[in-house]
Amino acid sequence: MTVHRGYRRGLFGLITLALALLFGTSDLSPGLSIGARAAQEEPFQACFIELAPHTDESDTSRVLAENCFDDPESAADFSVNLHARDSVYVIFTIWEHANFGGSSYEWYSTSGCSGDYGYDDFNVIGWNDRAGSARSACGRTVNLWEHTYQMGASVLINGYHSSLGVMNDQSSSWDTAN
Ligand SMILES: [Ca+2]
Repeated sequence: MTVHRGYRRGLFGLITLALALLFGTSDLSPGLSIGARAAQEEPFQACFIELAPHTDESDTSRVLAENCFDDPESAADFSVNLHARDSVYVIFTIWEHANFGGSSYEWYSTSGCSGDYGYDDFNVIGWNDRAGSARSACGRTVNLWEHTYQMGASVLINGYHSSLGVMNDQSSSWDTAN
């Protein structure tokens, strides 16, 4: 009897599998959907953006130069050359993951460390609710904001922050705080 039930379950399973394969209705493996989500992760990209200090009411600084790379080696080469230049002052950088991993987005100035800088809307650059670590430089403290246009909650970034706590995968804009 037990063997018979087992056989019937096995047959039923095979029919379910065949139907699922035929019609693409699969509730066979929760692992499949997890794999699909992982495959949707944004591809690697590292960007280096030169900003002008802003003078108007917008907290988005004018972009003077933009260099983006989709492979880590080219990004690293560019980064070394860029940061070796005396005129380059990094203001603020965000990374996709904790501990400065994954894609990154860096804003720098070539007019010294002073002036006000910021960026109003991470949606524009594909970084909304995405950053997992951040660094301010040039002696600046940066507000990292929950919402676009410097709204909602914020955390102060002063130097290297290998994780963002409550602001992990939440930040949507930034501006200099000092
Ligand atoms: Ca947000």
